Amino acid sequence: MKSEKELEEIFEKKLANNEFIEPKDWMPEKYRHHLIRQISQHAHSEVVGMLPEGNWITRAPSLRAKLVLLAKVQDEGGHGLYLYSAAETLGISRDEMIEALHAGKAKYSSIFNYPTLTWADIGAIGWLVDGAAIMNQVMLQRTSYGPYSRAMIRICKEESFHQRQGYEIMMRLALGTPEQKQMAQDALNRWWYPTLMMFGPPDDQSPNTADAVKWRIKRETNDQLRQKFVNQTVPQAEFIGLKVPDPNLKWNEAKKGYDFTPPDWNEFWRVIKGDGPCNKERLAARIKAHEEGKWVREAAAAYAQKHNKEMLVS
Ligand code: FAQ
Repeated sequence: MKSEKELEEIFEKKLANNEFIEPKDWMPEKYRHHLIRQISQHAHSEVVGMLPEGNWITRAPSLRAKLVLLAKVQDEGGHGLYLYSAAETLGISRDEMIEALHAGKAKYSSIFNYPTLTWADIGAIGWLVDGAAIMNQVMLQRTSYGPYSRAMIRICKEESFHQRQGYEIMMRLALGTPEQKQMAQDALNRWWYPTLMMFGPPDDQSPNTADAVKWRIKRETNDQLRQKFVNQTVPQAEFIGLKVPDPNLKWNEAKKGYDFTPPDWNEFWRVIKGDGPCNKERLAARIKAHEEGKWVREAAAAYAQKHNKEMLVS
């Protein structure tokens, strides 16, 4: 039997060789807990993220827009399920994760605590929020934990379609009547800074980044990804004639990127501690949906139990 030191050496060697860590491999407890925290929060974000968009399914402006939005919201639910399954391989049950969310112990992305006031906000979510999610998730496709990486590969394919869905809405509004263009601009004004917050606090205020980078869970830091997102998104806004709401935004040739005003980090910490515009509403909606789905879970569990018994007998 290998000693703890030998097992740790094997783990470190795998990371150094860019090999995946798989569920049955030995791993340090801190690595396991770090992943459970991050993957479960990611899963909760996908599922809570269905709420602001779900509110607009009945109000989509055309049958086509309704169908596309329905498909997108269903995709987000599916992403939550892949991610809960990936987290379960680390030895936590889905019930435990959901309990932690409902008790306010587990987080979900700050972005979903902001309201969707107009149809243009649905465009802004697809363009900016999914755009930011992809920026982060492309990196996570190469994360060190095998099941998380594989879930990300599938999720990224769907997210890039979501980003186009949002950009298409914004483009149509921006090229429409002056009132429609103003709606698109107002949505960009509302969602720009909350989107920049999605990448997490600045690196010097991010307690988890050092371990995440050491273990190759994250391959880029919060600030690096935020910078990449700004560099990618500003030309997209210009292309459709919208203005990023930042008077200090300026191309910096030396760093080959934009200088930009950071978000209000006090607002970020307030929102993730539960005091955002919609935190209470979102959690209440999730808890209600979970309670209303209890009979479905019970029926499915009873069916599985009966089916398993029959299999054992036959
Ligand atoms: N919101 O030390 P760090 C989506 C917390 S998916 C809330 O920097 P870390 C799809 C953080 O958890 C969007 N909390 O932490 C979609 C930590 O608290 P803890 C979700 C945040 O883990 C689109 C504390 O602050 N994506 O949108 C946030 O190294 C449209 C200190 O932070 C993911 O979850 C935040 N924005 O970096 C669905 C990607 N930022 O846990 C529907 C996976 C930080 O110690 C519609 N996650 N915190 O209590 C990650 O990449 C990372 O976990 C970060 C944070 C980057 C979110």
